[in-house]
Amino acid sequence: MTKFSYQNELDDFKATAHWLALRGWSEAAGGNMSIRLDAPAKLHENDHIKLPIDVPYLAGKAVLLTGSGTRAREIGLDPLPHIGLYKISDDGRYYGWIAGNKTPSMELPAHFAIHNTLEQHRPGDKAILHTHPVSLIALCHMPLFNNAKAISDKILSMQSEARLILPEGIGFVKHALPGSLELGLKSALELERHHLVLWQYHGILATGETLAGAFDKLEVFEKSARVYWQLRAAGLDPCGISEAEIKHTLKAFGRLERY
Ligand code: 2HA
Ligand code: ZN
Repeated sequence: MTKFSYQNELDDFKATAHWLALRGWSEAAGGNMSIRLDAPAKLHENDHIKLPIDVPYLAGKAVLLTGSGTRAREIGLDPLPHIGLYKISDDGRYYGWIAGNKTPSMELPAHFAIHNTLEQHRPGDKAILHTHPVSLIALCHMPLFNNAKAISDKILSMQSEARLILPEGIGFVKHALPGSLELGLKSALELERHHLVLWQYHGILATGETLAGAFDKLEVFEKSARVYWQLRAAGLDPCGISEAEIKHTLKAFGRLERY
């Protein structure tokens, strides 16, 4: 296996995978992660694989992506065998494997489509994290939570700082085939504005400057969802913090325009 050395990124994969496993969010080989890199290396002609969509904002860049079938609990011990390095061609139409794990996650189209959008709209967000938290998947089975606004308004009103961390709320994509380009493109659209997108009945995808940063946002949303479920389990249907209070908090911290 050709080796590569991106020590900071490998440490980020390792620590994040460790916590994904501990939380029980990435069961078996569930979930995947990637980090976008500026890559000077040329892509070898033979390595060109046609991408299902053009990714012009990724032209000449590289992506570290977890491999298919890799487990968070193993990545958390030793990330290197589980992560592949891929390069995007200078015209943004092809990619090729460079080093490390050779069989990418089935969500490669989603990761590439989303990195393309992030590079355009929020270039500081270099990391993408996808995982399957129980409390968030369970929300999708409540008929009232079939859209982004209903979920954002209710769940982010469970704790006074949640909306402050996620003023725009969260994005939502209706059930789509795992690994499909459709899922990737719809998510990319939602992530122009949001840092989190809930995949109905499947899980969540978070972006951040690092994987740890993406995990932070996810942790905030997941905690709010757990508050909601704990109250529901006690037989209560919480009305949450009022919209006026939420707006007051956002205004006090200069984030109201992002609401
Ligand atoms: O198995 O989570 O969405 C990895 C996944 C695909
Ligand atoms: Zn998944």
